[in-house]
Order: sequence, then structure tokens, then C-alpha cells
Amino acid sequence: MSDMRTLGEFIVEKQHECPSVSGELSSLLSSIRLAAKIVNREINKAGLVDIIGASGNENAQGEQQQKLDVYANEKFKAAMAARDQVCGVGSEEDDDVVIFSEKHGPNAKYVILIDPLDGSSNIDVNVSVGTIFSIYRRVSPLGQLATMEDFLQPGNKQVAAGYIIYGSSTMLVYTTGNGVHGFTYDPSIGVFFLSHENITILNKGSIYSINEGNYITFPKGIKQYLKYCQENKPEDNRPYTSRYIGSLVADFHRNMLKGGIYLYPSTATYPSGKLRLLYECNPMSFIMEQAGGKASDGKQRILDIKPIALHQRVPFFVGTTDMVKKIEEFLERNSD
Ligand code: AHM
Ligand code: MG
Repeated sequence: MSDMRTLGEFIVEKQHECPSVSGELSSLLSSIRLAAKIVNREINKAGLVDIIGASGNENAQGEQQQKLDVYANEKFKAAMAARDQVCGVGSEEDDDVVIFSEKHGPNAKYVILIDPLDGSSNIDVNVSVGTIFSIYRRVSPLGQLATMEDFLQPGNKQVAAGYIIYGSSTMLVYTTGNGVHGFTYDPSIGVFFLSHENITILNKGSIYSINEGNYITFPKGIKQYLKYCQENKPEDNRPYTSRYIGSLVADFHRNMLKGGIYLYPSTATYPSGKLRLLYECNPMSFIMEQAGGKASDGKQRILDIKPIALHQRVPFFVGTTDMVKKIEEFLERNSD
């Protein structure tokens, strides 16, 4: 193997190279790494022990929670609470933000927003799931409890974001605003190795990922864009290939590595789109922009949206820049 750098070594190396990456942020990334290993272990056991299946509770949006959602939520929060860099956590699985008032909480600099286990309904059928996280520097004064204002910052203020994909192998991909780097987990020794340094998305993509079962209630511009994707124009790489797993992290990861677009527009069931701005769209948008791609709600850059609520949803179009621009054109020309 030519490059045996581990995630731990890489984080330290980057901290020295890049003044914006503080030692505290490095420690915070290390606690995410630890929680990821613990959650990965449980996910891999899911088919073996009686842990899969619904827990009987509903999450903040009234959706059935799977047991592993609850488990992952607890593990990530516990990892944050045990260190002294985080003053509060906002999670898809909790109605309200959790403010750390004990120990170092009031003096900690960062808030984290997290979807501890995205796509968890896929676990029962052995399909990839993921964790998505987003980190901000707090805006409220140090020495006090974190406030809602710390969590409702636009995505362009993120200091780091990443995801873990629990797939055919487990990977952790993250950015601190200096490129996107991916690490593959070796479970036999419990180490993430650098496998994808400086990921960049291709300028031309040919994959589109959307739940076409919702076609009838898509906005007119989306329907027309889908017809455009399916047209026979070999000189323009069309028809594009349709690929949809229904697990954001997996669909996003494939499209970032191969060139493509992920779409979740408004539908009858989800008039504002299904995906959550703060812990799904913002972190993925930061990563995609760092990889040279683009992310939009159809009209504006996702990262410039000023959030108004913790569990806010937005239409989401993310991937190869030209493909996302094309969506914006179609939506502008065909406003319903
Ligand atoms: P979740 O947060 O409840 O798991 O939902 C998010 C998931 C994404 O991973 C995925 O891209 C999308 O929902 C799929 O939705 P649909 O089944 O409507 O296509
Ligand atoms: Mg989710």
C-alpha cells in the first residue's frame, strides 16, 4: 500500500497546515470517528441480533424510528457530551436541541447538527445507510448556555461537515473547507485509512437520482427535466442513467464519485421537499461545493438559506454543477 495515512494522522496534519482548523475541531472530529466505529459495529450486527425493527417510538417528524436510529443518536450525543468542544447538539431524532449545561458545555465553542442514521428504513433489507454531520462555531458568548441562534446559522458558516456511509465498506468523508477527503474503515484493526484524497466531482455527469414514484405530483419543471434526461442525445451523454437507492448518503456518494445529480423536489406528501436543511442538505451541500459541484433548492444556493427552524425541509438538488444549473433553468422556465 503506497499511502498508509490514517484519519487520525490526517486530521493532525491538516490542523498544522490550515490555521482555520483548531485543535478543538480536530478533537471533535476524533469523537465523531469514535462514535462512527461504535455505530458501525452495531449496524454490522443488525442481521444477527434482535436489534432491527421498529422501536415503537416516533421521531420529531412523526416517522417510525428504528431501534438503530435511537442507538446511533445516543452514541453520537454521548461522544459529544464526553468531550469539551461541543456546547449543544441538534439531531433529526430529537424534537429540540440538546444543550450541554454540565462540565465544559458553556465554555465549548462548537454546535453540531446531526442525522445519526439516515435512510434507516433500509437496514431491514441490508441496504447502505449513513450518518451526516455539520459543525458550526457558536455565535452566542462563551461562558453561557448555547442558544437557538447558534443552531440556526446559514450553511455558509459551517466549519466542517461530513458523512459516514455504512455500505459494502464503511467510509468517513469530511471537509473543513479545504477539499473533501474520504477514509475507508478496516474493521480488522479498527482504523480508518485515507483512501480518497481531494475528491472532485466530474464536470460532466450522466446519472440522475430521484424517486420517480412521485412523478405525478412533481413541479412541471422537474417533469420536463426528467424528459430531458431521458432524451436520446448521445453527443450529450443522454439518455442519462437512473440510479436511486433511497438512502441519501449512498446516492450522494455514488454521484460525487461518478458524476450525477440527486433530486428531492416538492411532492404532494412533502410540499417543501422531504430533506432537512440543517442536518441533511447543508452538510451535503458544503461537501459537494468543496468537491467542485453545486447545491440548490431550485432557486438559490442551499448554503445561503437563512434557517428558521431546526427541522425545516427544503427542495434539494445537488451534484455536478452543470446538471444543477440545468434544473434551475427548467424550474425558472416552468414555474407552476
Ligand atoms: P430519513 O431521514 O427519514 O431516513 O429520510 C431521508 C431519506 C434519504 O436518505 C433518502 O434520500 C430519502 O429519504 C428517500 O425518500 P423516499 O423514500 O421518499 O424516496
Ligand atoms: Mg434523515
